Amino acid sequence: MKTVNYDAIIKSRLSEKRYIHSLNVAKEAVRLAKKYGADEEKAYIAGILHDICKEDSPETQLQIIEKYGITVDEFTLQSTKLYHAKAGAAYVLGELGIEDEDIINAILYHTTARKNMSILETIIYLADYIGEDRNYNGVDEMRTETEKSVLDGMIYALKFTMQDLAGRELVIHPDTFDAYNQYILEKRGS
Ligand code: DGI
Ligand code: FE
Ligand code: FE
Repeated sequence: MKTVNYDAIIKSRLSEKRYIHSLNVAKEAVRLAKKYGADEEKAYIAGILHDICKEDSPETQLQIIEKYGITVDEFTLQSTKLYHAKAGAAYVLGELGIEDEDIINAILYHTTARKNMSILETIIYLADYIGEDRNYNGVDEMRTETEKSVLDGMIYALKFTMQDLAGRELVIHPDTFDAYNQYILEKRGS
C-alpha cells in the first residue's frame, strides 16, 4: 500500500481533541490487530481515518454520502449521529482513493457494528471504545472484556451501547441488533 500522511489529513480536518482521539484509535487498533491477528497497516489506516467526517455538518455529511453513491437506510437517515461513519467511508473511497473493501467496511460499520463483521471491522469498533482518551463509566470493564477475547469485547460494547441508546429513547439501528444477536448465539454455542 502506498505511504500517505493520513496524520496530516486528519489533523487538518478535525479539532485537536478529535485528532488525538483518531491517533489513539489507530494506536489501539494496531495493538489489537497484533493480538488478534489482523492486518496492522489496515488497522492503522482505518483507525486514524474512521472519524474523518465527524466534524462536518449533517448536511455536508449527507452530501458526501450521496456524491459517492453510498446507500443508507431509513434508520440511518433518522439518526444524524450515524451519518459520519457512512460519510467517512465515502470520503476515504472517493477523496482519498482507498479502495480496500475491508478498510471501507471498518469505517462504514464503526458506529453501528453489523452481522458477520471481519476481524478488522471488530478491531476498529473495539478500539473506538477503549482508546486512551476514553473515560466513561464502564471503560475499565470494556478494556478487561476486550483483553479476554473479541467476542467478549463485542458483547460488552453492544450491550453497553444498546442500553445507553434505549435509556435515551434513541433509535437503535437494526445492524446493531443483528451483531448483538449473532455474538450472543456464538457465545452460547462456544
Ligand atoms: O464517533 P465517536 O464518538 O468516536 O463514536 P461512534 O462512532 O461510536 O459514535 C457514537 C455516537 O453514535 C453516540 O452519540 C451514540 C451514537 N450511536 C451509536 N449507535 C447508534 C447511535 N445512535 C443511534 N441513534 N442509533 C444507533 O444505533
Ligand atoms: Fe465515530
Ligand atoms: Fe471514534
